[in-house]
Amino acid sequence: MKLREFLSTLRGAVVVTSHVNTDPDGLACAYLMARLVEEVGLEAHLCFPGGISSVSKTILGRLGMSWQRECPEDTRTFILCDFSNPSQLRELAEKFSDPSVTLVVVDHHFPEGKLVPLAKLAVVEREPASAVIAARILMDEGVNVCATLATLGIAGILYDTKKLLFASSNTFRVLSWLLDSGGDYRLAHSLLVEEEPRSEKLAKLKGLLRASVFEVCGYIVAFTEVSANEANVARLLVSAGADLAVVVGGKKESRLSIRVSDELQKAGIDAGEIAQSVASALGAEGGGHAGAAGVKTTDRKAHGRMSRAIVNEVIERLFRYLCTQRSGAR
Ligand SMILES: [Mn+2]
Repeated sequence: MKLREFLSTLRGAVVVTSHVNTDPDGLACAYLMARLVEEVGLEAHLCFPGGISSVSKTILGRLGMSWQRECPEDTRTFILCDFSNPSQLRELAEKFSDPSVTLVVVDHHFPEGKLVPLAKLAVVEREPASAVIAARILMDEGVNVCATLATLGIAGILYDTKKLLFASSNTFRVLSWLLDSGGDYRLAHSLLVEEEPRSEKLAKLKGLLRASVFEVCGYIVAFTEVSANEANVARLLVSAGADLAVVVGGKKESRLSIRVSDELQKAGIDAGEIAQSVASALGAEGGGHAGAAGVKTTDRKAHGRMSRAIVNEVIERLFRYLCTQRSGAR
C-alpha cells in the first residue's frame, strides 16, 4: 500500500519525528512528511524529543520555522524519519514497543533497523537522503509544498548528499521539483555553511603567521604553535599544501596535532605511528590514524606552550622518520 493511501485509513493526530540530534536530512524528511499528513486531512505534530543538531537549529531559525521537543502524550501514530532503530530515539522507546501504536518508517539506511518489521508501513529505499524519498512521495502524489518547505527539502538533500557528491536520478528529479515549487537553491546551500567561531579564525591566522616550513626528502613539512584549535590549524596547513603539518598548542596542558596529506600517507607515513613514538619519548599519551593524530601531556614541565626544545625534538623525529621511510622505499 502506498503511504498516502495508508495515511488516509488512519484517524487521529500523527506524530512526525526523527532521530536524536536530528540532522538537516531528518528534519527535511519530517517536515515533508508532516505536509503529506496534513494533505490527507490529519493533524500532524512535528516534534523532536531527542533534540536537533546545531546546524538544524540554524536552518530553521533562518527559514523562520519553529520546532518543538515535546511530543503529545496521547498520539497513537508515529512517522519515523531517517532512522529505523529504537536506540536512535530512546525518548520514544516505550511507544515503539507498544503494540497499540502504529509505526511508519521512512528511511534510507541499510541494513534495515529493528523498527522496520514492527512498522505497519516502511518506505526504506537506497537513496542518498531520506528527504529524497519524502520529496519523491509528495511529488508523485501531486502534493504541493510552499517555497520555505521546498528550501528546507533542498537543504536536507544537500546535507546528506555532501552537496551532491552522492546522488541518484531521483535526487535530481526531486531537486528540480523542489525548485519549481519555489525552493531557493542558493539559500539552501548557504544554510549549510556554519559560521566559524572567531577563536578558530584567530587560531588559524596566528598559526599561519607563526608557521615554519621545511622540505624533507621532497615533502613539505609545516610547523606552528597556537594556544588552541591545533587540529583545525593542522588541517588548514595540509589544505594549503603541506604534506605533514605539526601544530603545538594548549595552555594548561601541552598538545600536538599531526596531519598527513593523502600523498604522504600513500608513501607509507602514518600520523598515528608518529604520534605514538613522540608520545612514548615524552611520556605522554598519543595516537590516531594514518591521516590525523595527536599527542597530549599534562606534564608540569610541559605546561603552557610547549618549549622550543620539545618542538625541536619532535621536528627532528619527523625528519628522521620521513627520510628513513623514503630511503627504505627506494
Ligand atoms: Mn539521512
